[in-house]
Amino acid sequence: MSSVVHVIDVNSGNLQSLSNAIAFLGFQVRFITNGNDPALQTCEKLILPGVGNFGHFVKELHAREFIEPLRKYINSGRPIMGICVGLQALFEGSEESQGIRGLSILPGDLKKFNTSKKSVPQIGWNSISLRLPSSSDANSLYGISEDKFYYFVHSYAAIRTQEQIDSLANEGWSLALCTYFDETFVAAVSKDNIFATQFHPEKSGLAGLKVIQSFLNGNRYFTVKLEKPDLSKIEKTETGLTRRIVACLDVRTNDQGDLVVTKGDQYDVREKSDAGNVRNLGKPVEMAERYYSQGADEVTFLNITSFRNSPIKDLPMLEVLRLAAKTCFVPLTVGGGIRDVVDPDGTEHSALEVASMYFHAGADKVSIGSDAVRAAEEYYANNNQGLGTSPIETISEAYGAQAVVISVDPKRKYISDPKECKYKTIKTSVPGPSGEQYCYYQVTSQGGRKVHELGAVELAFACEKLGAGEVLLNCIDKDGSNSGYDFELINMVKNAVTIPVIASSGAGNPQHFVDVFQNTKTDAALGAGMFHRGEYKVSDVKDFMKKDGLLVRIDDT
Ligand code: 1PR
Repeated sequence: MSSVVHVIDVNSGNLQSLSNAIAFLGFQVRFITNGNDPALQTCEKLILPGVGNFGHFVKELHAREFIEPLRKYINSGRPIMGICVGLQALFEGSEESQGIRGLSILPGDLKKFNTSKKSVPQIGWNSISLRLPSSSDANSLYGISEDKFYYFVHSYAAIRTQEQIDSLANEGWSLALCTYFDETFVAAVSKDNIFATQFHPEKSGLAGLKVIQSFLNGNRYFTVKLEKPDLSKIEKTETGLTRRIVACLDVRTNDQGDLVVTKGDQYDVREKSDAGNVRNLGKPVEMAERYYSQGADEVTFLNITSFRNSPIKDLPMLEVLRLAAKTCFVPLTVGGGIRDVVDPDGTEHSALEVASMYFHAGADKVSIGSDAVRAAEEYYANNNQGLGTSPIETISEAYGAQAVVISVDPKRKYISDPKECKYKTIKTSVPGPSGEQYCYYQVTSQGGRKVHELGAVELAFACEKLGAGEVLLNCIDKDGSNSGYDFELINMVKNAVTIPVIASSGAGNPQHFVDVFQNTKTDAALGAGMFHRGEYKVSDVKDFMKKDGLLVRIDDT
């Protein structure tokens, strides 16, 4: 069997992660960028990956003359695997892009998830249930299993009724179905030589690598395990998603010029003794690999200072992403410096170009901090409308909302009377130094150095409108304190947006993770210092949460 895998490349987002996963499994990747490439006539395995916008993806397939050659490939009976928008393109169309027709190999359209009771996009690890065409116990979905979790990131899906599911199964399709709160959609399909997943196997840890490996080796059939794991003591989350744990690495150059992981207390990263040196807690790539192997559901890198004295393409963080993406098969986020920049020689680069470099290096999401504040201020100054030019808007337009995180750095401000304040306030359970009963959270930028006339709620709200897909919600008061998360802040922001929120700042022990999921509706919880100092592993946190009955992903494939 050939060890070469052909991958269709229509420049759609992060092909790097997929090609890293394929290389990790011992196969070679060849990209096909045009339907006229003769390789399409002879290749033995084909992958059709896609992220972002359905219409953009299908238009690119047309523009690069892929449609007919793809049909011929499929009719020839050779195996093809679609991923994410690569699955979506097999359907007739999508609500996301009216009037654009997909390949129509599967019936019906994609629809947007409703936002009435859940965060959209769906971002996180969900489980599936199998629906096989007959009473056969042969699972022909390349080892996709009901006892594993897979990583989903999407707003549109092939949402189907029970009747429609039965009809697909009657037509011979094997299905993996996922239920996101109240909507059941096609998470994977297979029939004959066609196989496709809505989730990202290349970002689903060992469970996902196993699916890719099975496809590449042609191991289609697995026996369905009849015994299901005992989940009776584990919660059933409303959304089906596991409690997502993010490990965060604040990265900067130290005074010796080395790139190190550091960690501050209320954003101060210098040692109190040791001549005030920058705290050096280790090397970014090594630490990311450690957290991946401990079971982190995501790894975030934040470039916390501008260490640019070189052209943007030589940024050391790009190399960090490139290396980490080769061995960490979970989503990677990078933040810090995502904005329009100028090289030392005067060459200008848009934020979209900067983000593209990171996506091509292996990042799945970019996180925007200071520039998100600027964009939100612009939004309010422009009668609650974006100008269409902010990095949030341009990156979200090109790569999808799910690829744009905003990082919020707020500080608690006490006030005596909410009428004094034009921002969203709450009655706090922790009164201020002069007995103030109310507070709001004032937004900062530039790592807390610049204070803005804006509240955290207003910032998150505006950024969602501009196209952000997730909020990384830090809290300067809590950062490095090991005293637990600020529930009041988290609840306040979570109530103001429909996109997912990652709670950050203050985690000091596993109980804090249990607490934040039990006391807020956060979608994910982030930890930094307690992992870096070696006090707890990510797996300690997950084991603890599991003992407490919380649903977590443990990747023990
Ligand atoms: O403004 O777009 O260039 O992005 C800069 C990014 O760097 C922002 O995401 C900002 O939050 C971050 N940042 C800037 N300065 C600091 C600093 O610490 N001096 N770090 C900084 C922010 C906060 C969290 C931290 C949690 C958890 N780090 O990510 O990891 O508070 O810590 P804990 O669990 O140890 O309490 P731009």
